[in-house]
Amino acid sequence: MKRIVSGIKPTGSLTLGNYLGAIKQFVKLQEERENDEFYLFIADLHAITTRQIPHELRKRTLDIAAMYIASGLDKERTTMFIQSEIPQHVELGYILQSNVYMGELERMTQYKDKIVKGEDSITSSLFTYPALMAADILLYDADYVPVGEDQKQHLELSRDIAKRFNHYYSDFFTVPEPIIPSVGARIMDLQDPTKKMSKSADNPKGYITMFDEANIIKKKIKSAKTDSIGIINYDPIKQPGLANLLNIYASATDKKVEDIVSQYKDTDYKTFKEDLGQVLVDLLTPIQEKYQELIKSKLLQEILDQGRDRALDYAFKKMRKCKKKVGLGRK
Ligand code: ATP
Ligand code: LTN
Repeated sequence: MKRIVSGIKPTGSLTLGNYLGAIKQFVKLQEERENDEFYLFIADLHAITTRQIPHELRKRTLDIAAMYIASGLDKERTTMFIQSEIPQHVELGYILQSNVYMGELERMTQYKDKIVKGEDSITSSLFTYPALMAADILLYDADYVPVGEDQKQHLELSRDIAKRFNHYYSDFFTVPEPIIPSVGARIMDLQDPTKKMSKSADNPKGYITMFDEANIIKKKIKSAKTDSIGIINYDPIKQPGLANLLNIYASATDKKVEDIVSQYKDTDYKTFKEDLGQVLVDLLTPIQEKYQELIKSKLLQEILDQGRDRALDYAFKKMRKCKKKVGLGRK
């Protein structure tokens, strides 16, 4: 039995990027790996590394939980919980901060990007974020961590931290492996295909949220930036906008990009975009309907209560051993 762990920050409305890059993969893994255990959390502590409005943060936290279940996650086989309800994440995060170097944190591109953008209010927790992320993973002895491409570097650092700890204190943490999907790992912004689709982007035309209504989804796809070449072909360098749309289509339908290219090669961008809009509406509408049933339900609260209790049980035991190893406290 292997344990699979992942998290999502409740920083904005979930995007199609989060769905194709993370949620869908998680659901798929669960279907494929019948004997494995799945831990999934909503990373609210990570969210507050940048300013959040309290009532919105709380709402989004529940939204993500409901969306996960609505997307087909098996609630019986998933330990789903809210990160801040398990205090051991912070406790281990601190210990791991003491096992990671400033130079390593300075090399993290997610952090560097914010510096380059000239953001002035960079908090110290944004800087130490990868240590908390390592704690999220190592606390549960995760074997696998399914994430999008952007998290690869953080995961490498989590592995380094685990190995360093194990080397100094003797074997203790499982060294986790990332699982990055071959298609859909990096969905790009619809208006600027050089940037990843992000829920905290400024221009809402650049992303599709999982809550967007059918006409909005179709409109956003229709106005997605393409090129003047006008031929349906997969060329991420010369036709980055179209390549992104082809990737979205492939990931949403589980088809191969080549097959989609041959299906549409004698048509035009307009036809392709109309079909893609419909594909996404067909994909998201049933999820949105299930979300509506769940969001106000007692069931969602029960799932989160049960998840918290199970996660707490594991985390408490692991931390007790961890503190002993490090020499903290009396016994
Ligand atoms: P932000 O956009 O605010 O930086 P985020 O969406 O990248 O946030 P998370 O919510 O924590 O951050 O991401 C959850 C998961 O979704 C991660 O596994 C991440 O790799 C994946 N993900 C996020 N954006 C994309 C994208 N554009 N394409 C594919 N996967 C993505
Ligand atoms: N850092 C991730 C979210 C995240 C995560 C995790 C993902 C926090 N803790 C543990 C996988 C495992 C992000 O910004 N997307």
